[in-house]
Amino acid sequence: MAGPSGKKEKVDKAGPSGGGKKKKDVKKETGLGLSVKKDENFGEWYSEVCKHEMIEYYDISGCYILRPWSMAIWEIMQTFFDAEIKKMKVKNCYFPLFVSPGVLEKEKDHIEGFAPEVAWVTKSGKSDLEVPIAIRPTSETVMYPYYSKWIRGHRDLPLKLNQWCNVVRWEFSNPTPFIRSREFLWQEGHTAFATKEEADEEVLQILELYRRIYEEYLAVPVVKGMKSENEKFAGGLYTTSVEAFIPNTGRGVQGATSHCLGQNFAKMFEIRYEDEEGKREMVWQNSWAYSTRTIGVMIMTHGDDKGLILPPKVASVQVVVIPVPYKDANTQGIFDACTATVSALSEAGIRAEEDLRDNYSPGWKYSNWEMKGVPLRIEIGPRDLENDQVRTVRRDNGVKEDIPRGSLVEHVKELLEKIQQNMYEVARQKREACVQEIRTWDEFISALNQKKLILAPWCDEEEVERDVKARTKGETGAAKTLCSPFEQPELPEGTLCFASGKPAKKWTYWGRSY
Ligand code: 87F
Repeated sequence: MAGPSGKKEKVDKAGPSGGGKKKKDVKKETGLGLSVKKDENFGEWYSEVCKHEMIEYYDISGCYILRPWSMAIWEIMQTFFDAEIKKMKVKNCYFPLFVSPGVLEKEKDHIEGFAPEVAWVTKSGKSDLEVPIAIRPTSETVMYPYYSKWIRGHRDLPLKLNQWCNVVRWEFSNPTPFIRSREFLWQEGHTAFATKEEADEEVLQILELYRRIYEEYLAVPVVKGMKSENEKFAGGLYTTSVEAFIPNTGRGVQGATSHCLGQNFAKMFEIRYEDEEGKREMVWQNSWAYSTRTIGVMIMTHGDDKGLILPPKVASVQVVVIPVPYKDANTQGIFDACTATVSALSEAGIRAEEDLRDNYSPGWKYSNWEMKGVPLRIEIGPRDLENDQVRTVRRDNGVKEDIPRGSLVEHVKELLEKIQQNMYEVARQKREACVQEIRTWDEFISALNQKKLILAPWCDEEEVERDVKARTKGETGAAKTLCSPFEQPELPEGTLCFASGKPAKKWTYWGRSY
C-alpha cells in the first residue's frame, strides 16, 4: 500500500479526487499505489513498477518505450563507462544497423544457434528487396571485415573500438521490460591485439568496470566469474561475466559479458598483421557488452511494495523537495524555502527538484515520488520554517530526520552516501541469505526448489551440465551454470561432483536464470 506516509495531515484536500473520499477510491482514480505486492506476484509487481514512469508498453510485443526516468539512468551509467574506456584508449565509432546476408553467414558456426532470432528487412514500400537485409543482433560480422582492412602492421594494433547502439534479437520467450526485449540499447566493445596476454588483461579490466556499474552505481551485488563451455559465447575462446541474483524468483541473471574471442574471428575474417620481423600473424580479439538489462536488474533488486527505489548515484532526481503548507501558515514563505533549498542543493551538484504543484496534496506527492523511487524527500512545513530546519525522509528505510538549514548540503550529501551504501548492503545480505553450498544431487534439487543460488562442486564436464539441464527441465526452466566464481572457496582433495560423482574441479554457481 502506498498511502501517504510522513506527518499526519489531511490527505487529498487539494488532490485530483477532491475531498472526502476513501483512500481506496483515491487510489483508483489517481493511479497511486501498486495493486500487487512484490512477494505475492513478482511478475505483475515488476511490470507495474516499470510503468511508473520507466517504461511505456508499445504495440509491438517485446518492444518498450524508455521514458526519461529510465533513460536518465542509462545516460548516467553511460557517462561513467564511456569515460573509463576512454582512459583505456578505446575509441567510439558507429557501424550501420544493417548487415548483408553474405557476411552474416560467413560466420556460420556461431550464428547457427542464433539464426532464428535474426530479424530481416525484405521490402521497401511494396516491392521486395532484391536481397533481404538483416538487422544487427550484434556487430562482429558488421565490423570485422573492416578490421581486416584497417589492420596491416603491428603499428595498427591494438585497435580498440566501441559503439553505443541498439540491437535487435527477435526472441520468442516471454518478453520482460529491460530484461528481455526484442530491441535494446547497449555498448559493444570490439578490440584486437597482437598478443593473447594483452587481450586477457583487457577482458578483466572491462569486467571490473561492469562490476563497478552494478555495485557502485546500481547498488547490486554481482559475482565475477568464468562461463562454462556450454554457456560461453560459442564464437569465442572464453567468456567472463558478472552475475546477479533475484531472490524473489530465485533466478540468476547475466549482468554483462566480457569475452576473449581468441583467434577464431581473425581466422574467419582474415584479420592479420605483419610483426616486427615481417611475419604475418593473426590478431587476438575481445568483445564486451552491457545493456539496458542493467536497469531491470536494479529495479528487481531494490523495488518494494511502494514502488521503485533508485540508488542515489543513478537517480536523475536525488532529492525531491515538497512544501507542506497548512491552512493558516505562511505558504509563500514555505514555497520560498523550498526553492532556496533546491538552489542550495543544485549548486552543490546534488540533483534536486521541488514539487510545487498546487493541484496535488503533500500526501499524494509523497506517494508519487516514493513510487518513482527518489532516494530522499525533503518536507518543509510551517514548523520547519519556524525552526529553520527541514525534514528529510529516506526512501530506502523510511527514516526521518530534522536537519538545520545551516548544514543542509553536508547533511544531504552524507545521507545520499548512506542510502547508496545501505541499499548495496541490504541487497548483498539478501543475496547471501540465498546462497547455498551443496554437495549432493539431493541437496541440489532441494536447494533449487527453495529458489537458492547454488554453489556446487563440479567436474566441469559439458556433458554433465547438459545432463543437469535435462534432469531439471520443467515449467520454470532448467537449471544451468551461472559462472565459476574467480574467488573460489577451498576445494578439499577428494571432493566429488554433485551431479556426476567424478572428482570435482571447481566450485560453480548453478540456478535457473533469466
Ligand atoms: C542473436 C542473433 C545473432 C547473441 C545473437 O556478448 C547472433 C547473436 O552472436 C550473437 N545473440 N550473440 C552473442 C553476442 C556475443 C558478443 N557480441 C559483442 C557479446 C558482447 C558484444
